[in-house]
Parts: sequence; C-alpha cells; structure tokens
Amino acid sequence: MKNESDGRMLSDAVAQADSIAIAGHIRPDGDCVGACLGLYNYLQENYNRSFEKEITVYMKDIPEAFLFLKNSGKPLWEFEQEKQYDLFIVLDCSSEDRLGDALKYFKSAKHTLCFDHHISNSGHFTDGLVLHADYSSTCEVLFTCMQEEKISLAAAEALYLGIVHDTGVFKHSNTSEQTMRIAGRLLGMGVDSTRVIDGTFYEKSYIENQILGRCLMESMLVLDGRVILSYLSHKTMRLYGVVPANLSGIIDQLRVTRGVEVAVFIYETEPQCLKVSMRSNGEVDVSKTAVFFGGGGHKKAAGYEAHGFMHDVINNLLAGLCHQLKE
Ligand SMILES: [Mn+2]
Repeated sequence: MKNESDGRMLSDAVAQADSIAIAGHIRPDGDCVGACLGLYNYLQENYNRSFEKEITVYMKDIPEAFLFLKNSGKPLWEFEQEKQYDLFIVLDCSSEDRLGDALKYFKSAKHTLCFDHHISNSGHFTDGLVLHADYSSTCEVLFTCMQEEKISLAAAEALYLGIVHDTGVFKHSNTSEQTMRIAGRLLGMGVDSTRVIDGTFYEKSYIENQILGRCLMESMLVLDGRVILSYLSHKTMRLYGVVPANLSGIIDQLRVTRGVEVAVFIYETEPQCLKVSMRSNGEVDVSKTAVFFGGGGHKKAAGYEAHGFMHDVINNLLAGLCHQLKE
C-alpha cells in the first residue's frame, strides 16, 4: 500500500529542508486536521529527533473534539514575523486562496508540495503534487507516502480520524478496499476506533442537536423533490451561539432523505457571506456546480462561498443545479 515515488517526493523534500511549514484549508475538517497533525507528528518523530529542523503547522479553529490528538495545541495562526520556509506542505487543499492567513508563508516558501484528493485540484499552484482523486481522504494519500513502520500511535490516530471523517465512517462511496486495509493497519497500531468514531463523529452537544433538528424541520424539497435544501442565517447562528464547526452532520442527514439526488446546506458565516455545501446521491457531479461558483470538491461532496442575500444565492444555485439535473 505504499506509493514509492510519492513517498520519495515527501522524504526527499523533507530531508533537504531545514524549515518546514504545514497547512491545510480554512475551517479545517477531520481530514484536514488529521492530515496536518498526522504529518506533523510523523515528521517530528522520524525526521527531527535532534530538533535540527524547524517544523511549524498552521491551523485555526480546530474543532474541540479533535483536541485529544497529540500536538493539537501546536498549530500557530497569528504569526507576525516575516518568515521564509524552505518547504511549505499544503494538505487537503485544492487552491491557494483556501490557505487563509498562511498564504503569505506559502508564497514566500522556496519549495512547495501538495498532498490532496480533491478532484478540483488543478495542480498548478505548487511545485510538487501528489493527487489521488480516487482516494477517500488526504490521510489515505499520506499513509501511502509514509513508511509504515515509522508511523507512531499518535500519527496513526490522526490519520484514522481523517479517514473516518471523510468517509462518513466508512459509508461514503469513496471507501475502497484500500481504505479499509489502511484503516485496518491503523487499528493494528493501537488506534481506539470507538473513541475516534463516537467521540469525534457522532457525539453532539445539546445545542448541536437542537440546530440539527431545526435545520431538518425547516428544510424544503425543490426541483421536483430531487433536491433538498436547508439554510441557517447568521442571525439564527448567533441566537443559538453556534459556529461552523457545530454544523457538521446536518448535510449528511439531509442527504439520506429518500428520493433525493442532491442535498444542499447553506449557512451564513458573516452577514451576506455564505458557505454552500452540497452532497450528491446519484449521478449529479456537484463539484461541477461548485467549480462554476468558484469553489471545489469531489463528485459527491463539494462546496463554495458566496456573497449576497440568501435568497439570491439559493436562486442562482438552484438554476445551476436545474441545469445539471437535465444533463
Ligand atoms: Mn479531505
């Protein structure tokens, strides 16, 4: 399960660099956090035993449930000083505008690498790219680049978490035989599967359950029942005191509605700043719609950001989806 040339690209680049930065996309999900911390722990433990290298990971807003991962307190965000890294590793992120504030370090870095599984990754923004659009997750990509005997329990936990989240606990169609084999190997390294799955995926706070219920109750079927849509305004988010990290799982519950081909969930992060998520059950490639609106993702899971009034964003999106449903 090792991709030799991909693995060499990683180990050669790391060996040649004295300073390394790692970053994923803004509002990191399980795969992004798992990939960043999995790689960070792996590099620290195997390539930096005598601390001759400076390895920094940039991440903001790590969901609370992931804070049991080793070194989850290490990521930096506010970082004032100008700094040029020998190597900048981008994870689970298909374009540079999703790097957030870490972008300045990416731009000034001497060498850049990207490990990803997003089909929308054009591959033109980093010097080196390891892209496997048929892999479940960036954590799966990373596993195949690592030397198995060098993966510690701490790194394994992070990678397992990423695979669990991007496969929706091994149920999405991106779960392959290889995914299960890798998950099996990670369990063999001692990962506590129940803790990761229940503790980080299914467990919800009371407020998270309330907001899930509200979004389901207010959802609507559109385009002849082929699309289900729900949304949350900034005002309602403030009323409940929820942040984007509290909304995971809503889109998946919408998606399992019988007869529905596409599920859409939209929330307003700031007034008139909207985050649109889409999931597809059937043949509709939602990454096409997402790319059309300036976003990206996968065939069955994609999204984008939009600015404007909620009803305008919904109207535009439905016009786009209507076009796609006819294809
Ligand atoms: Mn991912």
